[in-house]
Amino acid sequence: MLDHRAAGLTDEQALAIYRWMLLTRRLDERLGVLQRSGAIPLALSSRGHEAAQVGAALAFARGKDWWFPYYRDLGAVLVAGTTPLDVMLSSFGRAADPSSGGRQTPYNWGDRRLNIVARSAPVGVQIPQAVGVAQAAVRRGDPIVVYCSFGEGAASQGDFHEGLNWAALHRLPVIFFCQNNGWAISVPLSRQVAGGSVAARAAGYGIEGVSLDGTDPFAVHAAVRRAVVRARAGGGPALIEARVHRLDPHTCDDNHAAYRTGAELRAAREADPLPAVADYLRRRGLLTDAAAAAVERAVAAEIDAAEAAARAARPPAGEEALGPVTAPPAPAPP
Ligand SMILES: Cc1ncc(C[n+]2csc(CCOP(=O)(O)OP(=O)(O)O)c2C)c(N)n1
Repeated sequence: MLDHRAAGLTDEQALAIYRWMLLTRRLDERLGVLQRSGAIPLALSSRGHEAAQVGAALAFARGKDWWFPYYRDLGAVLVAGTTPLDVMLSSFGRAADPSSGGRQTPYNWGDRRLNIVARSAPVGVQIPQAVGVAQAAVRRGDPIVVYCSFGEGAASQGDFHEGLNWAALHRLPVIFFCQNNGWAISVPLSRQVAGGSVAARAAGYGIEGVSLDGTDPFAVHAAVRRAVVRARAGGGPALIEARVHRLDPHTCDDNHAAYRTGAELRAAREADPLPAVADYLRRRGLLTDAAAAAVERAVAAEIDAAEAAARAARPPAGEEALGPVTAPPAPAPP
């Protein structure tokens, strides 16, 4: 793991990364339990991706920059300002869900207040949309940077190539952040990513492409921050590929034991970034047993409160439930 100071992070910032990762992990796990108990319809785990998501997202300016996350991006949307309560409201389909008033499928994050743009179901559609927002911002002279994430499977879509080409041509401030976990549901990288590397494609567009260990939040943060600073200064986009492990099946409706070997799953679990970051901080004397227990308690209390509030919140009523997901209804013709 890259030394956090070499990554330009203070001790406090390194600890904050650990707290965000832990919140992501425990919230994810709670959503899994809620789904299994029948309380919510869907659980889509980010376990294994937390270091990449948190490290990358912390390089952006919350409330100012724009976000086009993908469904497996719980850690990034939390850092962007989505609260555990917001996540629970969406998962329970409540009227107060900021992404859609309980109408959108959970995990299609969106929040107008935070510039998080909800995506729709086809993978990769958010890529040209992110590029369009970046181009609009450049025309307005608004110095934002756009976070655009996706898996390596989505990088096989035409939207990926069109988006990168346009962003590169116009030097737009977009960070294309590929979370490569080696699987698109049950299809391995070797059967759908020609050339075997997403980052290598950047050369074809004349932009920077970086492939790195996505279980190291400090290395991810340093690389993404460098790209964000450059993009904000007019230096154009970058493609950053974080190699991660998907610790769980694609969603709660999938059984990955049907297509992953025991050896691969064991290797993935051994590369779990959460205990690795905790060990790193302990070895440097930054995390004591008491501090780790206190963080666990605080995270559990926040998730408990979010779950209780979402359970008590009301679902959208009648007509409200049938409203549109992404835009207010068009005015009736005169
Ligand atoms: C255009 C399109 N094709 C197929 C699907 C079905 N689908 C949903 S998620 C997914 C896997 C995508 O894998 P990847 O982009 O690598 O992300 P990961 O889920 O592994 O994080 C697929 C094939 C879809 N939503 N859209």
